[in-house]
Amino acid sequence: KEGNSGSPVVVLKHACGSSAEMYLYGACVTSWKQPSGDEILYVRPDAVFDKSKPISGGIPHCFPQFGPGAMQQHGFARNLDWAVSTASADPNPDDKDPSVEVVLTESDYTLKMWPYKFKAVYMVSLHGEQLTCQLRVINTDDKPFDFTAALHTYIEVLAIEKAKVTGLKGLTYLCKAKDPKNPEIKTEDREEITFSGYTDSVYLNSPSHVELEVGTGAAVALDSSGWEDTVVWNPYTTMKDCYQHFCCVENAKFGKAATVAPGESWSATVTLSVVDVTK
Ligand code: TA6
Repeated sequence: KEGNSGSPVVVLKHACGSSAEMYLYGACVTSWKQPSGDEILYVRPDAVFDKSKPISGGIPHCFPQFGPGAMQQHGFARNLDWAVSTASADPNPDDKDPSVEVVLTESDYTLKMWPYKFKAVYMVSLHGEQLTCQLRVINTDDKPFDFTAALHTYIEVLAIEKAKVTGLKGLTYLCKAKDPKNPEIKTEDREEITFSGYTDSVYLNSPSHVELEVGTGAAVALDSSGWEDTVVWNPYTTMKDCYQHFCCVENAKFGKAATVAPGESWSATVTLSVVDVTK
């Protein structure tokens, strides 16, 4: 369908009533709804869809660089059009899980920033009420390359003061809150991470299961493989109009860059699901 600013959007609808939407611009999933109609992701009020900048919200890509560095912040994958390679029909009367696969390959624009030929393949699917996002990066060049990456997932919360992230206790993390270029190295001693100020932390070697309690009695669980690190970000009062309403919990490959030999590939997956934490 046509999304905001006439930008093409892929819609997935599951027979159980869940749905998801992804802009081809940035392969950014901007909506994931439960059968009740509840939206789980968050798109910032300053988001624009006219391709003048990356979409601020949903699940933007950070590739082939997470954060600042040699190239533009978070790399180029979030501000380029990806192409649909395969899609399964929606809605599926037989309850089959709908999915779409999109690809991004090198261009003059990317080669100027990152001098490698590559193919990134991103598959988004609904498994009942769950959303699965799988990224595969194939080295189509004749020399090895390194990259860092993340899925910069914005999740809606009732109020940031009620949000809690669990599953990261005991981990070493890079605290980027004071100086993003010179992060402090800390050890997480909290069972539940809560928010009372600007938070920008990269947890290294995080477990495959992390949860964000959103303040309504529900949590969003992120079950991942291949990603290795988890970023927790809330801009707090630096983004006055919206910081209360979202928390970013991001699957990342950052502590140790991925190295891919010619003809080889790297892949990582995350499945998001809504769980009831009142039971
Ligand atoms: O993932 C956290 C982070 O890297 C922060 O350091 C902050 O810059 C944020 O992403 C947002 O980045 P953006 O370029 O989307 O404004």
